[in-house]
Formats: sequence, structure tokens, C-alpha cells
Amino acid sequence: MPLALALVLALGAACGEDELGGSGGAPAGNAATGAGEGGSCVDPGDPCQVTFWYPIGAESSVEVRGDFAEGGWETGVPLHIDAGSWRVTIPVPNGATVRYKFFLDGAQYVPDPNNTEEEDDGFGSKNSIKRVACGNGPCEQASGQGGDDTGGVGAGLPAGAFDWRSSVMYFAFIDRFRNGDESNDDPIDDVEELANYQGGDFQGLLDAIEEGYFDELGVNTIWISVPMNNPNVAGPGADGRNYSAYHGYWPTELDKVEEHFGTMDLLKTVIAAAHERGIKILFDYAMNHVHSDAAVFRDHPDWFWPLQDGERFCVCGDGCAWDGDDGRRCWFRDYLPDWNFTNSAARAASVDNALWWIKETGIDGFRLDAVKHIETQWITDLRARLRDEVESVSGEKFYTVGETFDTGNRDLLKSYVGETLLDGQFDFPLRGVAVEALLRRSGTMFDLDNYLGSNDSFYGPGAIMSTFLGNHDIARIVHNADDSPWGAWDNGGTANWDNPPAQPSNASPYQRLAVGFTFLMTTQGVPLIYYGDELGLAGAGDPDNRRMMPWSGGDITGEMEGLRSHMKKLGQIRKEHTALWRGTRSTVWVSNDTYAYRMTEGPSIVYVALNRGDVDATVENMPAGATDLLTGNALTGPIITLPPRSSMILLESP
Ligand SMILES: [Ca+2]
Ligand SMILES: [Ca+2]
Ligand SMILES: [Ca+2]
Repeated sequence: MPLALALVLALGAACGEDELGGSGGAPAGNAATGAGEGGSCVDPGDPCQVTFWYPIGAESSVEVRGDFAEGGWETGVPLHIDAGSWRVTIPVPNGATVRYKFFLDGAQYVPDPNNTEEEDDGFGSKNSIKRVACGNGPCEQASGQGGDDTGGVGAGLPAGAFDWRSSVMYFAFIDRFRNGDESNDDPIDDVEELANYQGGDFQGLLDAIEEGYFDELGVNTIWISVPMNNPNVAGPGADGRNYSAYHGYWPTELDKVEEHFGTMDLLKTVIAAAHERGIKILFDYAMNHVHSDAAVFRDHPDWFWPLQDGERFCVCGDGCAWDGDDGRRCWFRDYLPDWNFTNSAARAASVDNALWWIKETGIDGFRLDAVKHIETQWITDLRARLRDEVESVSGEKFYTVGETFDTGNRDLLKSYVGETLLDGQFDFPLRGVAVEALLRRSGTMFDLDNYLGSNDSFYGPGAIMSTFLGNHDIARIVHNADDSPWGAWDNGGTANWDNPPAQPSNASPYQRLAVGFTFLMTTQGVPLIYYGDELGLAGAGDPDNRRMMPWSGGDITGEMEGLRSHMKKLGQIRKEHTALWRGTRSTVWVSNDTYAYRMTEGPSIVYVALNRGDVDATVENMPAGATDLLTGNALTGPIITLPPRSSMILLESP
């Protein structure tokens, strides 16, 4: 018996693992993860099992030394050769950040060659950093496997209430998703086509819902553009070009529906059709500003921050900063008056309006725009009224997910998440890490594994974050997956207007996207599909990232359709295997190019294996016999070979 296995068994199996480089610690079928263990939730105080892994070289002994235990720098733990590398699995407190080195031949300290997260050790060298987390919630929240499990999300929800963790969200950007009624197209004068209304509308969305488009993708939540009426005028963008309000973010009539999209009656028909199919609807709610033509601005100028602030002309990024106090009071453009929610009458009027839309239309949640640009009291007020006036009546959680566009500051994102605040945010920082590891092939899969270890519980046990690869504010995700990939946040400069990128014609970008979406659809969080990304639609930054969705003919290549067909399978698999969204993730194998983990919920275990590389690669510690849910193929473990740029979702054979 390998030492690693002995250690795991000796410790019992109360905790999930967080392993580096695979462990052999709990191979498939082992009693450690079998039925009757009560799931892999985490009891506070239980340690995680962490595997340290070092490639075999000329050395004759390897120890791991570090601060994972008292005296751990003086007395190391020896690694043993097992399954082609030096390994050892040791218990480490859940939530710990471990600093460590490998100690070779009793003489030489080296950092972990497979871990790029390091810090100076104070002696001119580096310590490797491992963030340890196992499980995504305490046992009392993760227990239970019945359909009425609400998993600690929104405590007190009645049995049978919708569990938002099961959500798969699709952003139907209304003007660009589908044109179902040419009579309302009506573009704005003096605006180029790229920034003008292009005809998409509620009728188009209704047609797609009724054709079963979302059911096929496994989508059960649709985020739709701001439905409020916007003005039929042009406005100059920061780039000096004229734009229209096709995106919906310039509201004028806060209680009327945008006529380019349809009528209030049609909007209600869309919502009813969605609900009939078990699909939830989120409105994009824009509460930071209105357009200067709005009556509310004319009638109550004191409800808005003045554009002139003393000597300053306070446009965001032009006279005022985008962040901090400035960022809350600046106007996005000089025709977009910014609500002053320190004024209680203004705040009440805006929150009243948000509640009015919910009660009028029966929607299920809000995607809240530009969260860091408003006063937080607005969110607190909204949440209190949702609880008192909406959730108490419906018995359902009204889901709020915020947009705080910050790629690195998790504390900032988290500061808006909580019981009296948002249910979750779009996970911009995770998106950056996932794109680097899975699509751009920068760094290694160890980076992704390390990051997830620190991210799974970061936003708190009740948080329901939305995970994503693409959205409407960044260049299309397919370009991050290209053979010569764009930078993770690179919008392509002026390519949006002057040199729009072509649809990639080779298979590899679509195959990499498929691997990326397998990851998104088999881990916790609400995966977001930005319309068109299921086809790998091309496009540089705004507005080129909002091309009209192709629906037929030569615009959809075989490669694009191949990706969509993969997405459909993922959607169905996620729906059928609840472990993929409410289970506990534990790593079973990592290498530079491969990553394998299992999602565990009670006796239910699903294995996921990813190969981002351009050659065949193996993953270890897989079940002895398994079926790939994506292909139906039978496979023999524990070592499984993945073709280039591919993924598998495995169920152990009975
Ligand atoms: Ca239309
Ligand atoms: Ca309008
Ligand atoms: Ca503001």
C-alpha cells in the first residue's frame, strides 16, 4: 500500500481532498469516497488532504518542508516514488495558506517546479505557496440529496423552491440576438450600423424559447437587456463615434418598454413562455444613471449628482476617476445623469421602480449593472424590499447578480455580496485565471487548481457567483482560444471598427472553447453563456463583440456547430448530475496541460478530465472502468488518455 493511501485511510474520509498532481489517495471505488460516507462536505476543523508531487530526476530522496505543521521547516515529510513521481499526501488545515519547499538529498532546497505561485523567502530564494481549501460548504448546508435541498442558499426557503445553484444562464442581448419582427427595426439617423439598432427584439427571443433553443442547451435562466424605453437619439461615445441606445443602458421612460424590442404585453408573453418551460428570467437593471432626456431628471435634477463639481467637469475617466468616491458620482457620458443615492427620495424612487418591474412582469431576478458605481445603500434597500414584498409572496429566492468589472480585486467584489446585499457577482477574477490556463495555455493547470482552492469558498457560503468566459464588454472569447491567442482582457484596440477579426476557420479554437465550457459547466457557480459564444462567434471589443447572432445558412460553419453540439451535451449532463453544481470538487490529477477533478455529492461521483494541450496526454487516478458522458465511450482507468484539446466527463461503471 502506498504511503499516501495509508495516510488517507488512517485519517478517515471526513474531508474532501485538495491534491497537487494526483494522489493515489482515494482511487475510484475506494471505500474512502463510497456510499454511506455522507458526502464530502467539510466539517469546520477537519483538515484537507493535500498531495505534494515532485518529478523524478537524479535525486535519491525528496522531502517536503514548510509551515503546514509546527516544526515543518525543520522536520520534513518524505516523498515516495509512486505512479511515476515522488508523492506524499498530508493533512493540512482547511483554509490554510502553506509556504513550502522540496528538500533534495538532505542538502538542497528547491521551490515546487509545478507551482508558479511563489513569494520571496527572505533568503534570496522563493517559497512555493499552496492555498488549501476542501469542500464548498459546511456539512449542515451540503447535506441532503432530495429535490427539496436548498443547500443553505437563502436559508428558510420552502421545500421545492428553485435552487439557483442549478442555474445555467444565457445572456440574450436583445437587439443582436434574433429579429422576429422587422416592422420595429427603425435604426437611428446618423449612427453607423455597428452601433445602431440591428433589429433584434422580444419576438425573436419568444421564437427561440418556443422552438426549444434554450432547452436544448440546458439553459434554465435567460438574462435579457434592459427593457426600459431608451431615447431614439444618437450620443457620442468616448471614441467620438455616434452610438444609439441599442444596448438599453440609456433609460428615459423608466416604466415603459423599448419600442424597438416590442410592447409590455409581448414582454409578458415572453416571460410566461419561459416560465412554462421552467426557464427563469433576469432583467438587466440599469440603476446608475438615466439619459438626460428622462423626465425624472428634468423633474428632479436634485436627485442626480451635478456634472459640474466645483472646478471639475465630472465625467468618468475625464475629469473624475472611474473608481472610489469619484466613480460613484461621475457621469459615464455628459448626457447620462448619475443618480445620487445619498438622497433618500432619489433612492426610494429608484428602488420603487425596480420593485414595480418585478411586480408588473413576474421576473425572477436582476442582473445589476455597474455595481461599484452606485451607493451601496441602494442595494441594501432593494434587498430588504425583495425579502418583504417579493420573496415573502413567491416563496422563491429573487436572485441578484452584480457586475463589478474588476479582474483582480476579489475583496472589492466580495464587499457587495452577503445576506443584505447581492446573492453573487460575475466572477471576473476567476474568468481571467480560467482563460489563461484553459484557453491561452499560459502558465499551467497548477495555477488554475491553486486558484480554485482559494476561490471555492471565498465569497462566503451563501454566495452564488456567476462564472463566465465571455461577455458583452470584452472581445469575443474565441480569440482568447486562437492558436495565437489574444490577451485575456485585450479588446483589440481599433479592430472593433477598423479591422474586425474574421471567424477562425480552423478547428482548434473551437475545441479549446469546448474544453473551457466543460470546465465551466462542471464546477460550482452559475455558468453564463454570452449569446453567440456557443458558436464561438468572432468579434473584437465593443461594439464588434455584439454582432448579430447567426441563425442559419453559411454563417454557421461545421466547427461552430460542433461547439454548439458539445454545449448541448454539457447542458444536459449538468442537469442530470446535480453533483456537478452542488457537489464538492476535489482534484485528482494535475499536470502542466491536464487537469482532472471529481465532483462528489453523497454517493454520486462525477469525474472531469481536461487536456488543453495540442498532443495526447494522460490523466491518472481515474476509475478502473468508466463511461464518458460526452461520447458514450467506455474507458479503462486508472490512466486515461485524452486527445489534444479535449475533455471527458466520466461516470464510474457499476
Ligand atoms: Ca425587429
Ligand atoms: Ca425607444
Ligand atoms: Ca453613480
